[in-house]
Amino acid sequence: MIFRQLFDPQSSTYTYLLADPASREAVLIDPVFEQARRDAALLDELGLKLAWTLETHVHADHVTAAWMLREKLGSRIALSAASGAEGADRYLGPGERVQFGKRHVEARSTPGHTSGCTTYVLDDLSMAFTGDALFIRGCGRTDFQGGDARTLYRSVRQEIFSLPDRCLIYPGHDYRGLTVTSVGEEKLFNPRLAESIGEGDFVGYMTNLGLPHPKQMDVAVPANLKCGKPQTTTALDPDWAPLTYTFAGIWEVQPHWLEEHLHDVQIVDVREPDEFNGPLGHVPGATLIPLGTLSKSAGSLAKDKPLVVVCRSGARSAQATLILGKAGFEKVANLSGGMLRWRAQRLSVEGGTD
Ligand SMILES: N[C@@H](CCC(=O)N[C@@H](CS)C(=O)NCC(=O)O)C(=O)O
Ligand SMILES: [Fe+2]
Repeated sequence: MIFRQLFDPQSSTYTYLLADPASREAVLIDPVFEQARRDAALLDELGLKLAWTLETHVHADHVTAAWMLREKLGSRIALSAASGAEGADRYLGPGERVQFGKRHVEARSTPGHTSGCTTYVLDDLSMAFTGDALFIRGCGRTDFQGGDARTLYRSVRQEIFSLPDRCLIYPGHDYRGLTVTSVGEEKLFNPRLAESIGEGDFVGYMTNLGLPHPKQMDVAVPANLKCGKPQTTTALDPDWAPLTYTFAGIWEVQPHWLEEHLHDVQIVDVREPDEFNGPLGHVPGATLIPLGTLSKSAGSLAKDKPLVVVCRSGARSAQATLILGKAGFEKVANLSGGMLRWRAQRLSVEGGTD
């Protein structure tokens, strides 16, 4: 099983990637709109095909990336029929399975945080993705979207605590940076829901939480009821070149594109002078600004003309794209593979030796 836990710091949301190593089919549980590009880059780098996005519920604090990922990657959207959301490809009933390659998750109905909450349980019962029904030593609030403390108490007892103690619990959020727990651990130590705690105690606890509503609620709930379809066209990916975005967070351009557009961009080589004038040579028309002086010299570059940054292998120039981004340059990309790949592809050079 391929498994990754991904985090959105803005909403403290976890997104989970599960994939079958043989078929390379993947699912993403609770992807976040602002992280769609990151998640697509990871899938691409791991050679995975996104079959499904799954929602544990209609979120109140962030917009799902389900719709965006379907547009970008052709994945399908599944969530519970009880969610009330429109625009999904599949509506899950209790106990239904979602298959990816030879593996599957089972959708268990765990209402209480919202009326449509679902917990996804992996086929071998080794992992459960509880959304906001059960957190690490906590649980989701029950004061909006059809939430109900009694219902949540029963959901956790019947559908989650009935799993083996060894089953790892991966929650929808953690606000302290904790990442994983287990059924056995929560049965003993959850301060709201441990086995020793009665339903009345839990209801009393939840009735007096006194939390303000999530800041994004008025935007998030209507958008998530449409599986994350934005109301207006949102900012698109950069279109000045066919760029690719890496999981490392870098925009990259391929050598062949650059050679055909040498005059449409500013080319900045961030190596040292002896490398720039050394055997590898440099891209025709490149300006030398060694990485160590880039922050100071960035003012000499035009902000409106796209910038391609170059170094020997593409590593220093990747850092240079981040420095330039911080300095306010919006159209910046790294030359993928640097001068080494440029030379390997036998593209034109200034200086250098054959
Ligand atoms: N401050 C956060 C609050 C988020 C929030 O209320 N999260 C819900 C899950 S959607 C929850 O159950 N929180 C439990 C808690 O904060 O203890 C925001 O504005 O987004
Ligand atoms: Fe939630």
